[in-house]
Amino acid sequence: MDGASPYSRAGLVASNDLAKAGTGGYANIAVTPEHGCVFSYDADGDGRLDHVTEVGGFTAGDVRVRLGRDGDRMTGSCSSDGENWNVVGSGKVSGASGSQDVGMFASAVNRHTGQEAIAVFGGGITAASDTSRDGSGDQLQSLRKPVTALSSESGRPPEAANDGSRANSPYWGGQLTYGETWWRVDLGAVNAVSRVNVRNYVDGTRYYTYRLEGSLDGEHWSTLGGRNGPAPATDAGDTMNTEAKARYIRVVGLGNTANFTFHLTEVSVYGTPVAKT
Ligand SMILES: [Ca+2]
Repeated sequence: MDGASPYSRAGLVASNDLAKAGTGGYANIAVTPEHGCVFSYDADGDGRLDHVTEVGGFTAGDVRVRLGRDGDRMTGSCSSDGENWNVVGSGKVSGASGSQDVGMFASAVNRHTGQEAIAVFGGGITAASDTSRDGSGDQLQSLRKPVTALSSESGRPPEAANDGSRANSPYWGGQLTYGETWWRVDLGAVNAVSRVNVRNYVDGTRYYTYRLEGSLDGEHWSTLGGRNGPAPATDAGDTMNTEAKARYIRVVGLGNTANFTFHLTEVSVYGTPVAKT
């Protein structure tokens, strides 16, 4: 889609009656030009969206969006390859029950700009069975596993970002002088990955932009999430919920509002090793 506004949206929408405004069971999952994927839903059943969560890293283009429903709980997910997903958000959608209408939608989100947006859809809509997995028993798989980075500042090695300490120091620092950098960990085996927490350097004001990726072979990468600010990095870090299989997890650093270096204090990957087939 074009970039009419940073939060223009294109994706899937569901409600109990799409032909009538103000009906219950209303939720949508969309990709935006500048803020990755956004999941919105109506919790109180008045037909107006009142909850929203966003996950960076995804860019409008070759993105799949998915809406799932289990009773009245609806979940929005995004994927760059149709196999590995980021679970953008989930919530109880009042009135969602029985059969619902689902459709494609685009919105310029143009209350202030008045601009129009153009979105191109491909691939159509398919119904799929539930592939979600209970990841509550997943273990930390990344602790002190082998790490590499595109480059590192002196005394700021990649090993600082999976040493088990979330504190600001020590940290890994990679120069952004040439636009981007990356840090990656080798889990040692393919894992079903349910979540990844990324903690940057936290000073209460700066925010970071990055993309989270996963790979089976260290060569082909799928997007699993990320952050496109503007929200200061927090001690809690960013937890990205995923339905993915990966042996390698990579953080591609794209920006830092404080200086031209990207910092990671700790990356925690939770998963369960997948038996070889
Ligand atoms: Ca650390």
